[in-house]
Amino acid sequence: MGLKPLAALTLLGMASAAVATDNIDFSATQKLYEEHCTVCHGAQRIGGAGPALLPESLGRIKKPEANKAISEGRPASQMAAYKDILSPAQIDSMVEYLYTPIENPPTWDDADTRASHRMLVDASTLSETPLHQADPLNLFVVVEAGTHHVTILDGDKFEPLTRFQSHFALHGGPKFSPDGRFVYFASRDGWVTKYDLYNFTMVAETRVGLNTRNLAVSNDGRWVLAGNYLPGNLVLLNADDLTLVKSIPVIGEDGTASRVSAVYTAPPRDSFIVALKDTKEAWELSYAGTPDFTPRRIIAQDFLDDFSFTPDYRYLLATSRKAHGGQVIDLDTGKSITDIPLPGMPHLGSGIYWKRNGEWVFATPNISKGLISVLDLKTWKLIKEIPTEGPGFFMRSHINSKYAWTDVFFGSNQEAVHLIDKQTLEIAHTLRPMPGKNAAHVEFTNDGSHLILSVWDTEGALIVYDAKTLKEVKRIPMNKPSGKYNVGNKIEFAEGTSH
Ligand code: DHE
Repeated sequence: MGLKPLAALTLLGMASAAVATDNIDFSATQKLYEEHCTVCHGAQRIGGAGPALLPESLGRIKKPEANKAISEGRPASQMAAYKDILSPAQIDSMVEYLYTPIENPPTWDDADTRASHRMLVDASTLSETPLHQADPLNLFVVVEAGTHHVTILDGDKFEPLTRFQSHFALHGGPKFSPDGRFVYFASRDGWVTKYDLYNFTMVAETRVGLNTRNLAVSNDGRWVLAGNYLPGNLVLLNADDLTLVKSIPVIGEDGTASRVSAVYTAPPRDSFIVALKDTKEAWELSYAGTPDFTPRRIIAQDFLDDFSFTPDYRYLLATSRKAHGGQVIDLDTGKSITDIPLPGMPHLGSGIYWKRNGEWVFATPNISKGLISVLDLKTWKLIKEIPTEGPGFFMRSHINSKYAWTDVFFGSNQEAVHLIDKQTLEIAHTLRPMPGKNAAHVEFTNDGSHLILSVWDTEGALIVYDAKTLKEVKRIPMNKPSGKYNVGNKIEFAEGTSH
């Protein structure tokens, strides 16, 4: 992907950022930062050739990992090793400095977004049909979190077709154009990129903010909407070339400025649905016809963090801090209709639905408790809490699979994956693909005959299973593979996968 244009980062010329702490003196470390880091990571730590080094964007990188990256550098990137230049104490202090908030947070506005935009290929040179022989609807897009790369995998042969460097710390599921030709990625530090799966080439990129949550693509393929924490806004891009259409500040009806929890497309409604984190509202932005993207405000009972939809996209199921559970909002009437009994911290965005005895049920993992909650989508009653070996992050199934697969992401049993029988709601099997290593996140092939599981470890792997016999078919070594996304399943908004 190469170097990002430093000129685009208008704040790079500013003085280095003072940090907000009253008991640690970082002045010596700040000097070291200016000497060694500014050129790639920016004077305000908002990134440049290298990623942003703000606590908000480093949130999921543990301090020892950051220490190692500074000491030893990062393979397959331009990050050099500093262990012969800085002392261990200086590196320790640098890590603390980077995880300390900046006193006057940097800003990012429309001019910055426009200046960051780059076309990375001449669109007129691209083929309108796939240049590869694989089934374009059975490709997998695999995010390699350990090396900040993406692998495109043939979902029939389970052979990697190509691999490329991504922006630092992609997060959330990549989203696809309706025909499955293009995939759009968002990185935690605000870069949105568009990649062509027919030509295996990057098309364009734009930085939409300093700390981005996720993005959604409209069902007509015309628009990309990104939701940010920093600045708290929505950024609408033209899906063709990722140029800025407009940014929409996120301000609640009561004047409260808010961060965006997440944004999704709701295909049957021809709209984007947005959850606000700091004010009790959800927004609907229609993209039907000639849209002006004026948000329709839906007042919620509580703040919305994570959320999911019913299969018809009429109801929104969201977490609720107040009720220590969940809330259901009717998107047609704009009314909150009920609370749902979900203990712990349900991870509703990873929830899935399926038919049980002819009725829709919804199941969600829980990131603070070892249980899966299963709800009846007609009565909103809890059908069952299925105990697991520890809190989990992701769930997946397929219409042709008898099982819902769910990981144990946290705690001492994170090597385990449970297969829940979708009819009996009992755990039918527990697999331990690589003992001692975190097994997490599953995605099925388009026909549901196989599935791929990630072993989320520096010496991890993608493991391919036969979905019926549960036999391992193939193992592809990989450094921290995280999410995998099947093109067909995604563009069909298939039952059992994330949307
Ligand atoms: Fe995620 C999806 C929020 C931490 C890996 N995560 C999402 C989505 C949201 C979300 C709203 C859905 C967006 C989408 O797909 O468009 N995640 C959050 C958090 O609030 C949380 C708990 C804290 C945070 O720092 O943001 C969080 N997430 C993590 C991680 O620590 C994970 C495990 C590692 C990482 O990459 O940061 C992680 N999140 C993922 C993945 C998906 C995701 C792999 C896509 C899942 C899918 O299958 O679609």
